[in-house]
Amino acid sequence: MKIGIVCYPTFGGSGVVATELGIELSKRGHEIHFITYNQPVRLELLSNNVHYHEVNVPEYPLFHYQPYELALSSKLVDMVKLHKIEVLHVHYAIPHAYAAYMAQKMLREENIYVPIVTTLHGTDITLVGSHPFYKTAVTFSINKSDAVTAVSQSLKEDTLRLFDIKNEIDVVTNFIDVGKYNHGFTDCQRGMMAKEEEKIITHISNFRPVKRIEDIVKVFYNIQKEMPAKLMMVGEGPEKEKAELLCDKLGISEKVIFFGQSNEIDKILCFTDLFLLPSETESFGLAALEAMVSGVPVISSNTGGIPEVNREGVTGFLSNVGDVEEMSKNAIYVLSDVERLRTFKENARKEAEKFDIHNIVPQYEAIYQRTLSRC
Ligand code: GMT
Repeated sequence: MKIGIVCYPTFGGSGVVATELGIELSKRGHEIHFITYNQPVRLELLSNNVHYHEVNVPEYPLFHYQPYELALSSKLVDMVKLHKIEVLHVHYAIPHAYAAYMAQKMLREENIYVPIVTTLHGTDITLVGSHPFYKTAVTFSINKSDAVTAVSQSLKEDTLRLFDIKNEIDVVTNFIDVGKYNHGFTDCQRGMMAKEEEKIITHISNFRPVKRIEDIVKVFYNIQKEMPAKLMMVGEGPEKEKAELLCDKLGISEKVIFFGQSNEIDKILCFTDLFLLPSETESFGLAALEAMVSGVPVISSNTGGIPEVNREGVTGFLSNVGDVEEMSKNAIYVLSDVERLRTFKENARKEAEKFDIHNIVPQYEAIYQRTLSRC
């Protein structure tokens, strides 16, 4: 198939899922066209089967807001016609599903029919999309899509609760390429980051308020009182400075490394002992899955889709949002016994294997086929 993929090309979340999906589909013989405003960060190699088409939005002083969805829908029309794209798969409803619908309408005028598959990722539903300013258009675009998928059962339920949805929603979970994370439980040059006896705790995110960054610092503060430990904070975002100030106030700055954005997540996870994800809400928690496939247990909140990934007492522990004391207790429990930690690590890896990319991508292929057969 010739598939157009529309996504946010940035670090983390929906952009990573869309990019990894496109790369895997290309390996399975499909022709993939990424259509977005920048080359996706994890898209290193363009090949015969992988193309990238940039959406440009010319600056014009009259516009207070530059009309990205207009530029995107025009680009989609042009690319569908030029490359004979058969299916458009848009990741994140806002504004991608809306722009794709407009493109579909314009193409119909020329007797070209392209089905739209919309994948909901979470923040487009729980944090942004349900805002009254967007809700009408988001509901409309979801209902007008030829197929809709959600990355967890929890997100499907949230969507049905928050919007008036007439369409079916298929749950297609996020995934991971297990084969890429085959370094086993070696020390992965951890000596560069910490002393032999120090436990390494990691958090990776976009440092937005929803991630509850201060809870991470507080949990780590409690851990390091009980055992030698280091905290790796990976990513950039608005809460980073607050976290740095809190570390300073608690006198633990020397034990905390702020990495900024990194393309070497797998290397950092390789020497990590425990991952923290205390988010306010999380439709899936791809970061937790990436940790688990590297054999890293997870201490998380029990919100949204996280319980579908992190298994209580098996791959880690889950607590109510904001329950720093319980999270700290659980973290110390996992870390304080070598054999126990090894078991949690093995369980985390085993559970993550269920989300292998090779099990999930055929589900998307079946959905594309289904929409095409209805044309
Ligand atoms: O908050 C983020 O990490 C970014 C955000 C996004 O929209 O890209 O992530 C969402 O999509 C990811 C991929 O499907 C999910 O794993 C995250 O749980 C989800 N974030 C939230 O629901 C807060």
